[in-house]
Amino acid sequence: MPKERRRSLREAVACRASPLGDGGAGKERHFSTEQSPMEEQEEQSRDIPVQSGPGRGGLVPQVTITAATDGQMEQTELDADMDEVNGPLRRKLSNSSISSTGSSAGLEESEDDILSDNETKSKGIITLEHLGDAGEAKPWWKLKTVVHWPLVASQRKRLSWVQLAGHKGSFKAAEEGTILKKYSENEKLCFESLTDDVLQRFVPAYHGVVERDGELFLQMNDLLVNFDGPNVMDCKMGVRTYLEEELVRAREKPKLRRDLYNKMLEVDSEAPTPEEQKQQAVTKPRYMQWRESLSSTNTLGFRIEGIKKADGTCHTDFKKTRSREDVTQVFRDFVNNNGNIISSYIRRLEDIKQTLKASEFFMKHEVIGSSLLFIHDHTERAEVWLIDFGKTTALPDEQTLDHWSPWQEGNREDGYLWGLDNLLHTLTSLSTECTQLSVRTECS
Ligand code: I3P
Repeated sequence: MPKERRRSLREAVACRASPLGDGGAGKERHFSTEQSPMEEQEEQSRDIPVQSGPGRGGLVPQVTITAATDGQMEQTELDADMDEVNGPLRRKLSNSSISSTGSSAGLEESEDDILSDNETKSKGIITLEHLGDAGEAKPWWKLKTVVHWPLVASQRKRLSWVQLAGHKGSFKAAEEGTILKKYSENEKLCFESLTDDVLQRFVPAYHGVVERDGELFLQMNDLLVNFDGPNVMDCKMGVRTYLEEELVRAREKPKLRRDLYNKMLEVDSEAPTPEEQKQQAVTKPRYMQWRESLSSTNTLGFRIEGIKKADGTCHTDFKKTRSREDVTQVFRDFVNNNGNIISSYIRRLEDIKQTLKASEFFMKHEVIGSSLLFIHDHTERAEVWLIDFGKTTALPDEQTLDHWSPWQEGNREDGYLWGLDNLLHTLTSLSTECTQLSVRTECS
């Protein structure tokens, strides 16, 4: 959801009939409840069709955003409080308002940016420090940003999770089998619409809005509870990762981001243009487009964001994982050449694909920044789930998308199904390879 439209929790609360009035610290209150149990994985046997390539160049139209001139740029102090947390991991605690919009082009620190990319995400392989009970299962949401406000040391110690991959979220532990994700009006609307959509069985069960410690959250099922030492991969779907309205806004009121410029430099010091070097900042769409072209987003319609393995290690250095071969290699390592797991993933993805095609929700939404979450464990249980709807936006009345046509600004296509076809094609090739490998092993 664009920042301007992401309401701060304070704003969200103000719009409600005083939901926070008597909410004490640690207290949780439900405002609406959808108590549907998590659907069990449905694995129907079917033949695995080999998808042929989509037969298009894989290039999406690029929109160049020219940032504001120097004269317009405010050199705001980055209000980061660098703090040693979780051993070598450091969090950058920002006090900036969640709903900050800014009216002129200026340096904008990401209000979501908690972990310093310089020191964490781009390092690639990071061992998760679990500060809670030893042996406790590590849920999928530990791949995400979890803390968005300054914490005192004791609070920090109690937090047992750290964020490591791509998209930013804010999570809290909840009662057994559920998690709390920072409130987003957009995501809430999606969960509500999905409740009576065919896609619902592929989405974490949603239990409504709850308040905890003065903040609002969406409560949903923890997808990892049924796994024994889960391996988790987050794949961001689609040929672009920003909404069309973000482009429009960036043109009208370009905001320069030094943090994104720094993230860009970290990966490729040559990437910024001379003008960007002078400004020491880039606009967000420029950064997002650069990320998309560097990874497989533009060329395959999906990209790998992060992996957490059963041994607790997290791998997030996939910014340059671009070619089909590179992606295949990552999947090969992820499943450890296990053909059964790959086959289960393919069956589940085929099921998802057919359901997406039948889904009214899918037809009527621009799905941006949403991920497929792959989970498997040593028992060969394997599931794929649709997650992250913070930037999934309802289309105007009557408009629909096929999610396959190339994107041109104005048509709002997101390439989700095209990406899913490519993903299936990649996994199907890998499955064939695994089968050949096992035949060779048996024969030798
Ligand atoms: C981030 C990623 C997120 C995006 C975030 C980017 O880049 O593209 O999806 O959040 O924007 O910084 P990276 O993966 O390289 O870390 P949204 O999807 O919410 O836009 P942000 O810095 O404005 O949070």
